[in-house]
Amino acid sequence: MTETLELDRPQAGIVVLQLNRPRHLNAINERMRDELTQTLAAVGADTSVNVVVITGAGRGFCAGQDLSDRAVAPGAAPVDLGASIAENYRPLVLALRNLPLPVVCAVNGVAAGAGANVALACDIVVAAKSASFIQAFCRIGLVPDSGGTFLLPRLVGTARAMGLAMLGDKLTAEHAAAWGLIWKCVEDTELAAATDALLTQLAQAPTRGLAAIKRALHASAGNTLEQQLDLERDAQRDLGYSDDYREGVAAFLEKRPPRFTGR
Ligand code: T3D
Repeated sequence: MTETLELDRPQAGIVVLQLNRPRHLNAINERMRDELTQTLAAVGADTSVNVVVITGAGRGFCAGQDLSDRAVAPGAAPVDLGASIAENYRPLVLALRNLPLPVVCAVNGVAAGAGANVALACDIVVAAKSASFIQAFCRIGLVPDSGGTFLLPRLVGTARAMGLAMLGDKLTAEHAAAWGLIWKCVEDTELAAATDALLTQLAQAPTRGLAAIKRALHASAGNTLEQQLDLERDAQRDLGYSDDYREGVAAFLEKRPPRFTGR
């Protein structure tokens, strides 16, 4: 447990990261950004971790940048938001995308501003029915950051991305799932069980293969079909030599569940 995060390892291979500033809807202050980035780096270096889940404490998931850190006294110099993005949000989003294992986001309540886009930067997003996504940036004269302008059009198309970004309306979790913004929406009372089921499945899966899937799908956004076919060839070659592939085939032929080791 740190000042802004609660860290748990409920089962082998699973790390739960709970954003823990519930009185502020888990808005991200400097401390939380540092702690999140450091924790994700530690998780990435720990070969015993197979899957990470990020969720929020209390009634919100994350309300984005803590705006009380942005109140500027009359006449005082404004904060350089470009520096904040470069030093904080950019590394955070890249850390999530580059982790060589699946990152699940369990969205328990409102996800606004950078909070929404940090959620969308995770690999599998499951949200409670009462949760919502708000591209709140336009309400305060900003542009969607933390990858929002990259992720939104790719996930939901330009028309919907433009509406979400320019209007800043609340998108319910049900709508987000129907639009393909997230993996799925579940009843509030089922979020914990749905998340646990995902974590158990992912923790037992061949982590090296999942990491390759993550890299390949993300790379496809900037690749031609030819480049992507080459990438698939190289990934398959590499994975074909793995213990997990050998075990997967043996388990299939022996009609038993596989025991993957991530090697
Ligand atoms: O600055 C940079 O480094 C650049 C990067 C920017 C990235 C960004 O994320 S910019 C966008 C920042 N976020 C927002 O603009 C969202 C602000 N929050 C809201 O619009 C609303 O709080 C919500 C729609 C998320 C939820 O509304 P509601 O009615 O359910 O809750 P509430 O009453 O507004 O909030 C509850 C408490 O949380 C309240 O505190 P209080 O009055 O009870 O003491 C509220 O002030 C606090 N809170 C909510 N969001 C933030 C926050 N405090 C600080 N910063 C916040 N972002």
